[in-house]
Amino acid sequence: MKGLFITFEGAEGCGKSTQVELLARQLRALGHRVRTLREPGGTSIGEEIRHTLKHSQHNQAMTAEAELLLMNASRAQLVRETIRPALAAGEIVLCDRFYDSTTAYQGYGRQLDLNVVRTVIEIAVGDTRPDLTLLLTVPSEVGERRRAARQASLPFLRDRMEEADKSFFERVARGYEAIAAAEPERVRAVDSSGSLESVCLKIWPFVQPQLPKIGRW
Ligand code: Z5A
Repeated sequence: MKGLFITFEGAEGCGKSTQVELLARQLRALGHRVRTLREPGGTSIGEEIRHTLKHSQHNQAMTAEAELLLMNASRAQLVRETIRPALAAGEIVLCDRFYDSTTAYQGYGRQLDLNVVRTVIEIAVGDTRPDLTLLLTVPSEVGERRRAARQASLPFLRDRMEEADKSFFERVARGYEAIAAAEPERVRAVDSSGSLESVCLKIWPFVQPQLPKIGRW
């Protein structure tokens, strides 16, 4: 069997997590077996790494290099423990962020050497690559507004990743533009500034042509 691997990317508040769940529901209604995952995290080990990266009291001094390696330690575990077995069983795997986030955030955002970043990603993922990547785009003020609204409804949890300055997030946005330009067949940009339903409708035409791949080697 062969499954289908779809990743979601974009800036904070672009609506990835919401669209992962909506697409999962749509695909399950058609009878597909669907696995939803998130990065960093998605396994017990990965969720501990996520806590270290984002919320730990002791993460203030984390270097960019440590961040790169931890993101990819979480990923190496997720790929081998969950993604590969799910794909081998013919499932559709929807992942909220994958290695393009590392290129955008650690490569462009933290300005680590892109060749080093690429090498570390290769160790983490090997030949496990997405069939399709949906890059959700929103103007930064829309993303920030959505993120703040959601944050207001949750108990406050400090997040080290969100403490970076504006120029960091501008570089991340440029990183995503470069990724989309380099791999236009795999990476499809979707304007996600409209309603939930309108974003779903824009995503489906990219997903539907991928479905016949399931079960084929
Ligand atoms: N990171 C990294 O640096 N390197 C890596 O390799 C990886 C990750 C894998 C993960 O944070 C952080 O790790 C992230 C990148 C970095 N850091 N930053 N900064 P996370 O997992 O906690 O969060 P996130 O991935 O950045 O996403 P998010 O903030 O959770 O947002 P989202 O998933 O894009 O959006 P959402 O949760 O679906 O929606 C946000 C709110 O907007 C929510 O209340 C929704 O109901 C609402 N929403 C969503 N869509 C709409 C529409 N269309 N209209 C109106 N309202 C909407």
